[in-house]
Amino acid sequence: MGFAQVGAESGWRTANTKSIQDSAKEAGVTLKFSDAQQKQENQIKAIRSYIQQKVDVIAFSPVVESGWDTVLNEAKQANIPVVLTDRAVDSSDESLYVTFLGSDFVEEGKKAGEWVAKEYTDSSDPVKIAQIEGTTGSAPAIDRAEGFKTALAGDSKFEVVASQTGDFTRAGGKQVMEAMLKSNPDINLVYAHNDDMGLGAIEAMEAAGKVPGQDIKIVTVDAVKDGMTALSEGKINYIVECSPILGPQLMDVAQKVKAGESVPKRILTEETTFTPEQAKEALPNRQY
Ligand code: GZL
Repeated sequence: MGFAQVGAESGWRTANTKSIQDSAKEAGVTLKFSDAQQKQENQIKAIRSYIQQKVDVIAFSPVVESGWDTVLNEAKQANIPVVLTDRAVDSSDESLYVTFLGSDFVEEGKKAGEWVAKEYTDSSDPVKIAQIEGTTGSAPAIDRAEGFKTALAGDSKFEVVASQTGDFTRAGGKQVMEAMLKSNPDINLVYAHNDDMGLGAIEAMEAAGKVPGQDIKIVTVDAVKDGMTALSEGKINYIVECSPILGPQLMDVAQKVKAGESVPKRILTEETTFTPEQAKEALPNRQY
């Protein structure tokens, strides 16, 4: 298997890489692995090298949704099946990949928005929201924003007063939050598309003398260990889980594909949500 990973931008990505590498060992799959440092051109280069090496299966997590048809057609011409994991592509030609294994990011955004709606259900005051987006053009950033907006569309007291990308990194979240606090000092809530940017936002809030989780509420997505720790301490108020443990299912799919067996076009990962209490209970046994 040739795997073209996005990068090492977040705790989620680190856990995802570990899951893939450990599962390959476990399954006896020879894994060629590349880290694209979040650059699409590096992922395309890696996929081309796997085609040259005539691997049995190519798998990758597209850093952004668009711009894959050319290289995926090259894999198709070389009769090498492609498995999408974690993130999707926006290609209309579904013959370019065998299956997409990953979360429903729109649903994740909806779960975050539904929690916000419930949190402020008894308030008639305006709720000013700052959104810290994931990587521009990526499926999780596009879909988590869409799901969140849909969940809050019914109530005009919710207003997203600022929305900017932090590129899924802790440093990015901190920089964006610093700027947002200057331009919108009366923010009530932050919705960060992943824990790492939420953790960066916490650093910025504390530097500005704000109490995260109280002066400004925070809802994030992922549920990695550092995020769950902040949740258990009340610095984050709610986390929607996005499981990075895709390795076992990926190896199972790859072996089926190699054996010529059919696999579903879409394989959804199971995930849940966490309150501070639930985080305290879950933390001791978390794999990541
Ligand atoms: C989601 C994944 C996202 C995570 C981020 O499946 O693509 O990328 O939510 C990661 O933490 O950087």
